[in-house]
Amino acid sequence: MTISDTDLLLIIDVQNDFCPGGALAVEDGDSVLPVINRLIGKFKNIVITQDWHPIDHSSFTSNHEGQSPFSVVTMPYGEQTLWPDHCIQGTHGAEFHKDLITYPASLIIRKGMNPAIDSYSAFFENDRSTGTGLGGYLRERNIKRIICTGLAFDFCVFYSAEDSVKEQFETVVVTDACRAIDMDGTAQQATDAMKSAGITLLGSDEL
Ligand code: VGL
Ligand code: ZN
Repeated sequence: MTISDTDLLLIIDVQNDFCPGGALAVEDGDSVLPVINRLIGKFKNIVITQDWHPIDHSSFTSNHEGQSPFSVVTMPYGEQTLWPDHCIQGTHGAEFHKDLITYPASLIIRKGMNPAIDSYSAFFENDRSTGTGLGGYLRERNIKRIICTGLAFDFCVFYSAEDSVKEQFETVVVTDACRAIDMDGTAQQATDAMKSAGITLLGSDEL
């Protein structure tokens, strides 16, 4: 695949809480860093997302009495998994991993700030209709294709890639630049759903 000026590298949630030792650690999460850092050098357009929750966020198990982490509750916008408290605004866990090269990014987009709605995708909150503004930003910058990387493959990368297709961008996911939480087969489900949505899954050696 040849990378052009209308391609965008989207780096999703490479934050301390999703890396080993973090509050919602993804197994081997930090192993995406050398892969992503190598890709950064190939792109003119880069956007980074940062999961950025207030302490009273409704996706936190601690805000639902009697519930356990990873259980599913019904919210006004649909089903929502409850997570260990993570990526709390201003904490170390919410900072990018120290090895992530962030300076070439033109935009850092924070998401999950509304306490009432979680936001996995870089484009829409979990009601799948409240926009973050990213789609408009990318259209105005004449971006045509989004290359997705980061954490976690089966949640924020998956939702972002699906919404990227809905927003009419050609969409690629770089599998070795992602790691999955993988609860009860969610990684395989995400892979299947991405393929049927027309998303291209590639290894970083193909870029
Ligand atoms: C994520 C669960 C909760 C992610 C964020 O980045 O995949 N997952 N918040
Ligand atoms: Zn979150």
